[in-house]
Amino acid sequence: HPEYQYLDLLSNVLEHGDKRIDRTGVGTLSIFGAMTRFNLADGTVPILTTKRVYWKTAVKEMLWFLTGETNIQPLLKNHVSIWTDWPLDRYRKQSGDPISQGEFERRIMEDDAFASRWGDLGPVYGKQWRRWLGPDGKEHDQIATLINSIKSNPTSRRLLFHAWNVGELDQMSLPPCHMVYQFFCTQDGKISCLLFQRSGDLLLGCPFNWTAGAALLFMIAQQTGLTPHEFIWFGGDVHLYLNHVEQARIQLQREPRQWPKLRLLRKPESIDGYRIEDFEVDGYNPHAAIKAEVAV
Ligand code: UFP
Repeated sequence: HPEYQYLDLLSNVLEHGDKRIDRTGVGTLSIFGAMTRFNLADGTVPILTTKRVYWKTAVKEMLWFLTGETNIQPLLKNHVSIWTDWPLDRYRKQSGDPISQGEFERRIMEDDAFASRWGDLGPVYGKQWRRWLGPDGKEHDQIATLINSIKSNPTSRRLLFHAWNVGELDQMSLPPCHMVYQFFCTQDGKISCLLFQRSGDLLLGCPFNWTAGAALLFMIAQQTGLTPHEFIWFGGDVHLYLNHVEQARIQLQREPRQWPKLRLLRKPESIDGYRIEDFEVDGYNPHAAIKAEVAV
């Protein structure tokens, strides 16, 4: 079962990870350099079954990236809170107001001026993917360029987009983790995606990044008339937070179940036309969710 690639990685990190204090102060067990390779034939998607993965949240986040948006307001309006911690932390520190997360999120959603002042994450993924600012002031839409290049020159070795914009890193709430996505097309019409991720929270981040990456490949394949083939992932610093060790042990005792299938119910005019309702996941019957704290 392909999910053993994840479980083996998890047990490898547990057993051999280098124990250190990381940026967040939580501490991790870290290994350096890991790879997983998932076959997406017949719509199979790498959504883990040894715990419930909230795949809709991952797809909604991916759709938000694709809009080029960097403010959390539209995410919150779609009931996605995964990016709230960073703006909330900044607001509490700068204003001295010990606001609750719920109240902060409510204000971001209801008050546009407050949202534009406090809800922006800086030039994170969406900005770099859709509006990378060149030295001449021209904006580069890497996603549109990628799709055109796949159609016009499918054997190109330059089919990629990148989020690590060195000159803007210091303005980002979090520098990109899933940094560069490269694509490869075969002569018989199949397309694969390879993702390099410099830093991966193995318990909470990676399962999400795989789900979102696969969803992205399905969209790009549909837009270019190709069939999704493999999703290949490279991790740099792959780590387990020390407060996730118990959760990892629980998960390692579970048997993977059959992976679900993803279907796009509609073909939008362009990559910009997808909505969460277009994604259908069939046959997802995971083990129970496992709760864990995100390190900020
Ligand atoms: N992280 C992920 N995937 C993501 C994302 C963050 O695993 O998509 F945005 C984790 C990795 C790391 C932390 O634990 O968030 C980022 O911290 P740092 O920038 O210090 O690597």
